[in-house]
Amino acid sequence: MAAIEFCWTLALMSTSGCNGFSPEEIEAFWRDGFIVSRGLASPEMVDRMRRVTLDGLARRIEPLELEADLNYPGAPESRDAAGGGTVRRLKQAHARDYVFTEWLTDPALGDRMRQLLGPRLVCPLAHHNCIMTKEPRFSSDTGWHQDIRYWSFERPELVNAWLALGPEHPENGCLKVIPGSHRMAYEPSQFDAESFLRQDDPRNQPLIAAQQSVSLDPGDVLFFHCLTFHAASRNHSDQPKYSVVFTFHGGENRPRPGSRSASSPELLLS
Ligand SMILES: O=C(O)CCC(=O)C(=O)O
Repeated sequence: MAAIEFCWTLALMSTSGCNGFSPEEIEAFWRDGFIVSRGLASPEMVDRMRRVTLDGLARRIEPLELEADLNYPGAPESRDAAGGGTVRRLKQAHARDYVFTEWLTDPALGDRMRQLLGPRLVCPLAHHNCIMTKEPRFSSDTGWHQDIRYWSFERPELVNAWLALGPEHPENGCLKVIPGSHRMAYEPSQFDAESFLRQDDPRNQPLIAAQQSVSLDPGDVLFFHCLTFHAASRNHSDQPKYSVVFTFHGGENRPRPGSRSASSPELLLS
């Protein structure tokens, strides 16, 4: 068994050309529930994704999610209100351009995901698979949540890859995370009706106080566990913010039959 594991490690290193996480980074991921890898996507790939994003927004290519549809704090009250047509995400990113296939099959991404999830890597198309857009005037605040809240898999073992297409920082609403929150147990009463952490619950306050902002440059990737609590403010800058987000699981962890997680095909990336 040890020999097989050793060969697998060698195979990973030789195909990736040192693309993978270091042992320290893997340890940090499992301890904190997230890790950032800098400059994983090339400037050329980021530029192509930005062009797809701008085109999708300019032509309003469906499927879209609008800020007004979610009703988060700061969002326009309805589709008819000022800013009511503001897009929050371009859905089905994978189908929008071949550049997303190139990204999903890029060893810089895949080798790292395989280190976390095992050799049989799968990308569900039912979740994330989107370009998150955060516009300056009409964006919203996303409360503290775990992505698994509306997902249904045999095990809560998925990892997200959040790729910045531009600078992300607290002013324009970068993600904030709570380190170690993927390893803790929670009572149902700590959540509101939409499964956000209740800000007024004293049990949640030390957790929220431990938050860290994740500033990114274009091409940087935030890997985070589907149980890691994260949140983000609206965009207070005067420039839009765009990020590409996919989620992944190992081949042994299947979506539950009949659930929304099982409603779309999955990409087998092995
Ligand atoms: O950028 C944001 O507002 C957070 C988005 C997010 O966490 C989500 O949609 O799951």
